[in-house]
Amino acid sequence: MQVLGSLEELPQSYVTSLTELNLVPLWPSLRAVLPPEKPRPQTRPVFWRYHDIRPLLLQAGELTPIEKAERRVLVLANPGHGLEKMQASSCIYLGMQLLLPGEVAPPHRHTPNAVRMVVEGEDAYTTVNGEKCPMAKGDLILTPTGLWHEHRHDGDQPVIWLDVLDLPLVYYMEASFVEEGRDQEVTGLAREQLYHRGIAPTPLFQRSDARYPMLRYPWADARAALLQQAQVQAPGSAVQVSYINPETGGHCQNMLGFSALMVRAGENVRLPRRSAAQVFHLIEGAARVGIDSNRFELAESDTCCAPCFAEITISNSGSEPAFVFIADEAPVQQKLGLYSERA
Ligand code: GTQ
Repeated sequence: MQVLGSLEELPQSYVTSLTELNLVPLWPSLRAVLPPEKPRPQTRPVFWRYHDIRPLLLQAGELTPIEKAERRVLVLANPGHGLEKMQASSCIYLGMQLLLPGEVAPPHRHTPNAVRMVVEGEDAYTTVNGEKCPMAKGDLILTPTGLWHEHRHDGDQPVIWLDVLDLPLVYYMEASFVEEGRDQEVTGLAREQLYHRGIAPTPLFQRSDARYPMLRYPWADARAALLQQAQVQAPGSAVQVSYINPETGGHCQNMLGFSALMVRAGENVRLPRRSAAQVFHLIEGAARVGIDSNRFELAESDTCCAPCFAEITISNSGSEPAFVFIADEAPVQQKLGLYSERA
């Protein structure tokens, strides 16, 4: 391959005059920004155990009152990007959030899109533009860009959930900001029960805002869909369902994609190598996730991330079905024409 010139080969006085004029020679850095064949991701395979996070999160509950935190979150940060960047991958932010009984995480809205995957506890809820979204383990709740949201807790045990945001991307675009709001009036319950296996409310022309018609995806429904799918699908092939916008059939949010995967007892599935980074969070069971040369043993509520084009295998390492929640960067890559898969 062609060898390009380095910065050291240039006279220092020449480099200095360039620098003074805010100019940079491309050729010494050309292969860094356009690496051959595939990207050189900063995103590393990283594994976070819930067993490690939980006590530290509960300790945060003692150390920092909700009034001082606004959102009491420990961020799952990828050292490949630098911990201070608070990103799991180039586009994905992950945080474990704790809400204690009686607490309120006050209303706000922001440009990044967020979802919550509930990890433990009951009787907390998020209100999204007036719709009450109750939280139970495994439920997925959307708070898309620009929608008001606040979290409240009527129960008597801590509630913990995993936040997944496209914050790193929106921040990189210098488009990230928040507005504080007033407490919302609950105008109704989340309307997921309207959308039932392809049957939607009538008449079509009255459904004014189809951007985010469904804000809550109960785990019981996703789990049942996976069990049904598993009955008809050949062993060894990924049993996977996507969280979609039921009115358009497309991804439920603009930037990140969300899906759930079931790995049957004794089964080992291999995913295609994708141009999009992915996050795996175990909802139920036990699973060994292989990411290139790494092997992570996921117990319930553990989370790991994989860079683009990684070789990924997921094996059930228990005796019951394993259920994995997946977040990926495919929607934004597809919209920009950047998405690809390799064998
Ligand atoms: O719950 O609204 O983890 O605004 C980071 C930013 C959660 C939230 C996060 C947020 C939220």
